[in-house]
Formats: sequence, structure tokens, C-alpha cells
Amino acid sequence: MTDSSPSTAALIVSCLENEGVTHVFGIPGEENIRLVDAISRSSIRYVLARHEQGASFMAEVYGRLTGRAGVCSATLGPGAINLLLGTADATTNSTPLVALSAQVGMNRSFKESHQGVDLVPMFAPAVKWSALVATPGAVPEMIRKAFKLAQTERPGAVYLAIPEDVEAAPAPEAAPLPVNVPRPDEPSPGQVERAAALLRTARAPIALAGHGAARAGAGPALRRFAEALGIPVATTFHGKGVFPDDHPLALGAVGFMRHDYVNFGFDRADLIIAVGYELQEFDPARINPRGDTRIIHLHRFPAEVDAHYDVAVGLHSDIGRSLDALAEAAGPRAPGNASPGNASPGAAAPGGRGIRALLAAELARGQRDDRYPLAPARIVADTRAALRREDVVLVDTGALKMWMARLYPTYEPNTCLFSNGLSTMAWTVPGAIGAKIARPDCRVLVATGDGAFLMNSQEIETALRLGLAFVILIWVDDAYGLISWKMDLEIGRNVDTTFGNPDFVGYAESFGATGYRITSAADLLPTLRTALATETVSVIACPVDYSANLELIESLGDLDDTLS
Ligand SMILES: Cc1ncc(C[n+]2csc(CCOP(=O)(O)OP(=O)(O)O)c2C)c(N)n1
Ligand SMILES: [Mg+2]
Repeated sequence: MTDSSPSTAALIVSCLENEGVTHVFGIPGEENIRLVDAISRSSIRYVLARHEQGASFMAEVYGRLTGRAGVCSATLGPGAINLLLGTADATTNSTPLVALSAQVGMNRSFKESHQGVDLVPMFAPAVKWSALVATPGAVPEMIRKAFKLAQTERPGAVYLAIPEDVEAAPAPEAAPLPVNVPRPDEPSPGQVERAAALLRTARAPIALAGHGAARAGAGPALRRFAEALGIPVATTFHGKGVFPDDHPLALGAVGFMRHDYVNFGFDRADLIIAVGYELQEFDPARINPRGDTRIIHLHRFPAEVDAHYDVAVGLHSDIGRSLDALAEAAGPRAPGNASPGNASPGAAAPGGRGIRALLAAELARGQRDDRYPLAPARIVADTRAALRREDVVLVDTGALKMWMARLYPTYEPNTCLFSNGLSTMAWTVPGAIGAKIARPDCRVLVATGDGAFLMNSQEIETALRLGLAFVILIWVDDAYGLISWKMDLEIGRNVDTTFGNPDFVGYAESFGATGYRITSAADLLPTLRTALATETVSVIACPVDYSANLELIESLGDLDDTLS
């Protein structure tokens, strides 16, 4: 084939452009050089990563923040295997992502051959669709299907393997297919009436908002619904911010400690209005321990089956429209008669006011705590103080996640991000690159443990090469702290969880980034402000005193399994 005749790789890239793809995150290999070359000749920017895992997390966060599938790309075999973690993370976090990798050519796929691993079945359990592009003519349909599946509720990842001889083959006479988007529908009036009847008779209803509500842009409708009916609203980790934490009906994010569910009032609720909640985030036994609380399930798709999630009425349509229709059908309410069958909003969930006061007091105490190494609540308070309402913080998996998820007040959807589907470590440093590309006007801060940081810190080079600015705040305890905590609690001692660390300031500087070391509690907030105002990657090493973890256990009960 000569350079002038277009290859199937060029057709693949036209199809990606047709889907509105702006960036492809990846590392090339010998078997996909034509795809990378074709991207360089297109409107799409190829973001060269330093690890395919990093590329997959960049694509995932880009997908989470834009609602359009992030695209990552790798070569066959080892490259594809490295893409798997972020791909699985995207599916379990309901995030649209398209993962593309090379595969051995069809001319050797049937026999033992160099770097040949059967990738389609390897990806299958981690994605919505895993397939081999076995012939050039299939490209337009397969790419369209990949994006349609990835971006349609419930969103997730899709994987396509492209054999090297298919990629290199002359492009067939084919063009990208038109993009059609399935539109969410109005709720069924009959179902709305059945749900409204439940609401009218409920003594203590409580709403639980998940990330589905954020994806649907249902925040304003949720607010109208809660205010009209006086119903308090808790969120999942992923739902954080879809209902602003400074709203009088906000309960905060649920899902960390055994007693939290009691504090939130779920043990006394007789009706849960689940708004865009997915069961993968945490076990519904937590919010419905006896399995007898009635549930109204508002989502775009029917709920997963679970003994503790027995749906009384399901509304499977546009979430915002369902909420508005339900509020109208259940109301109107007299002012002061905040909740059906109750006299005041506080009574709707008896723990509502309590949990708000508890969290606010804990954060205020943290703000005044001058101990060094720093108290976790102090780090959370200073992080909040340094960021604006719309800025984005990515919180890695570890003990710090529990502190940030419980205490970090969040006001806008998708401004405090967790991986709570797969709860993987090490997604935040690469994720910040995806976040900065998706939201260039926001300040972006990574909150990470020292363990997770060193798993993917190589992407600092990628960020600097791209001229992206964000701050990495490392909670330094020289350990896999969450695991020490769990071992201390359940075995009475911890083993094999501590490690040494590099000099983080020197490490940051070796990349050309800026490094800071926190040497007193008073240092943190001014350092965060300086770093956030600087147009580079900043790494702040902040020693943390996790002894507060055990104090928390005494007041709030055991850790929830969803943490790690
Ligand atoms: C990829 C991956 N490996 C292991 C785990 C299990 N795990 C969860 S938290 C954690 C420790 C995190 O340590 P660090 O990043 O230092 O945060 P800390 O808990 O100390 O705040 C481990 C090993 C995981 N969730 N993901
Ligand atoms: Mg640690």
C-alpha cells in the first residue's frame, strides 16, 4: 500500500471525528501506527501518555465530565492489558468510554503468535460490548454502535480490538453513519400517580440521589422536588454535589460508616425516593436493613434485583421530568407542612438536622486543629477553603476518601469525584489531565494517598508536556493507611502496609513541576492558594495523622466495605 491511498485507519478516525471526539489518550505500538498517524492528520488531538493505565483514566474522567465517551488507545497484548483497569473503572462508575486496541492480524489470529492474547474475552466482563473489528467494511457500524452503547444509559465502557491487517487494509467505500441520540421520554402518568400515592401516605420519606441524577442534569428538578415536599436529600459518593450541601434539606453523602445510615435517618424512613442511584456504589442493605422500606426508583432504566431493593414503583424516564411530575402529582403542600404526614422538614427524617450539625461541627473542629502531622479534618477544611464552588477535586481511594467524602461540602455536580464503583487506586493524577481538558476553566486538585500517588505519578510528565496546570495534594502517612486501619480494627494489628517515600519535593522538581512540603498546620492553606494560582503542576506533600481514624470509629461504628 502506498502512503497516498487511505487505509482503514483513516476511516476509523473519520468515524471518531463524526462522533465529536476531540482527544484520544494512548500509547502507540507497532501494530497501530497507522491509526496514530491518521489521528495526527485529523482534528483530533492524540495525547501521548506514559502508561496505558494512565490513558484509560484520562479518558474516563474526560467522559465523566463531558458526558461524551472518552477514547483511549493502545497496542495489542501488553498495551491492551494495561488499558483494562480504567476501562473497568469506567463501566463500574457508569462513565462513557471507548477503548481501542490493536490485535494480531487476522492472518495469524488462529495460531500461537507473538504478543497474541485473546483480548475480546478478556475485556468482555469489564465492558458493555467487547468485539473484534474483523473486516474493514464493519468500521462505520461498529464505531457508531460503540459510541451509542457507551453513551446510552446506563453508560459504560466499550472495547474494540482492531487487527493490524484490518487497520492497514485499504479503506472500503464507506462513510461514518449519522449520529442519533436516544431521547429520554416523559414519565408514564399511571406510574407517576402510583408513586404519588405512596408519597402522600409516607410518614418519613427520604431521597437518595446518585450519579444518574447528575448525568441527567436533574439537580434543579431535585431541588424543586425536595423543597415542594420538604423531603431531605442524601447523596451517594458519586452523587455528591447534585444537591448542594448548603441547602437546608441536604443530609450530605452517605456510605462510609455503619452508624451514618442511622444518623441520616434511613433506619426510620418508610419511603426512599432513589433518584439516579446505582446499586454498585453501595449495598442497599445499608439504607434498607430490614428490606421492608418502600422504594420509588427514578432512573432511565429498571433497577438491579436485590433483596434489599424491592422497588414499589419505578419511573424509567427522564429523571428531571419524573421528579417534576411526581412533585406536582403529590402536592401541593401547605407551607410548613413540609413532608406528607409530617409537621416539619426535620421530622421527615428525624436524623436530618442532627447529621448536618454533626458534620458541620466536625469540619469546624478540623479547621481549628493545629496538630502536626495534620488532622484529616484540617486537610479537608483547608482544601474546601482553597477551592471555589465550581472547581474540581479528584479524590483517590484510601483512608483519605472517607474523610473527603464525609466532610468536604460540595455544591455542584461532578466537582468532587471518586471511584466508588471499582474503588481503584491511582486514577486521580491521570484523571486530572482528563479533567483539565474537559473543564479548562476550572481549577483542578488531586487529593491522593502516598500509595496511590506513586502508582501513576509518571503522568506528571504528560501534564507538563501538555501545559496543563493542577495541584496534587499528597496525604503522606508512609503507608497503605486504609489497609492498616482495617487490619487494626479486624485483626488487632497491621502488617505489611508501611513503606518509605521519596523526597516528594525533589521528585516533583525532577519533572520540572513545583514541589512543596507542609511543615506546620498553618502552612497548608496558604500553600494550596499559592499552588492553585500557579500555572504548572504543583505537588504538595502533606503529612497526615491518621490516629483520628480510630476516634471516628468509636463514634460512628465500623467502616463500610465500600471504602476500599
Ligand atoms: C489498584 C488497587 N490496589 C489495591 C487496592 C486496595 N486498597 C484500597 S485503599 C489502599 C491503600 C491506599 O493507600 P494510600 O494511597 O497511601 O492512601 P491512605 O489509605 O494511606 O490514605 C489499598 C491498597 C485498591 N483499591 N486498588
Ligand atoms: Mg498512605
